[in-house]
Amino acid sequence: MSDKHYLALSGGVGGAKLAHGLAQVLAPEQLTIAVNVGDDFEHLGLPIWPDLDTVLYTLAGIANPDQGWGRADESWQVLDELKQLAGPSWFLLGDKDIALHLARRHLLDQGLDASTVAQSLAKRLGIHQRVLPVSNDPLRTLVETDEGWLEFQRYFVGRRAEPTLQSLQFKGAQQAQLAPGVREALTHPGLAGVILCPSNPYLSIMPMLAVAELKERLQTLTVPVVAVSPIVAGMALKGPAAKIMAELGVEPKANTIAELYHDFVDLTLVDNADAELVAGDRRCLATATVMKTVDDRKALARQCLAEIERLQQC
Ligand code: FO1
Repeated sequence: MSDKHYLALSGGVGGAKLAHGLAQVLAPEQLTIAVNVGDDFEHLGLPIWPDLDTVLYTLAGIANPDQGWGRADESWQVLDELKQLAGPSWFLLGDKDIALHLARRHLLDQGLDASTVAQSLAKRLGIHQRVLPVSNDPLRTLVETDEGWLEFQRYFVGRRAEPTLQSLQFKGAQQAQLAPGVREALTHPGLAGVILCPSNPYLSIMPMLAVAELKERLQTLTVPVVAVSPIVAGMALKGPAAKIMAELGVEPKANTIAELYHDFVDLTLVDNADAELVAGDRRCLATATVMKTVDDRKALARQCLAEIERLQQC
């Protein structure tokens, strides 16, 4: 097992939980985690990279346990004072979180690329896995709604994902190159498999697949690709995945995830709650996918690795 390498794709809170499980059961040098960058934006001059930060905080054990994003043991002096000064407070930034954004600003101002910045912050947080943006180039998710086009965070946080989603655009995707470290993981001689963490297929995974080289490489890989459904019993455990699927006219069901990824995913793990639904569907396997504890995260991670092993034997 020790010379094997795995690539995990993650976005959002659910994705970070499985990424954490994988980091717990693999040696650091065995795991590369590529994160979505479509949610990133500049706010009050600060570079906010939510999907990277959620993975960093979760792996470092300092994520806010209730929200999943942001930090535990946070204070809100800056935001409270900002409100008094009639500054924008729709996007909640805690004091320690602001420090991370300032550190990132400082690194970017030295001309470092996004992957180098991510790795520098990971090291400063005591993380030894490679946690990388899917691309070092700008790529931003825009959401077309019944209220017009919205930038991602304005839709997701500003409007609480309430407007009806009509379509998505991944601005910059045409030019965005696959981050070198992610390409290295995909061409690693010991690459044993790829895991799609239980992230929103539309808001987290598709913006990553919009980087053409990533999708092409996943479609031509000779090692197994396993996905974990973020939909359990017709609902998303967190976030608007089921709502978006319904708005796009797609059945918000666990086996729909297998459909969405059919051209590159070999097996989709769905929760036992959906065992009936996927009975007879060879693309799916029912298991325990709801992660309430760190042990649950490790167990699901081990199951992903075991299924990859089994598929490799086939
Ligand atoms: N999500 C919210 O619903 N409200 C917020 O105010 C908020 C602030 C925030 C700050 C930093 C950060 O890294 C994430 C934050 N998130 C917030 C979550 C974020 O919008 C989502 O995690 C991702 O963009 C989608 O997964």
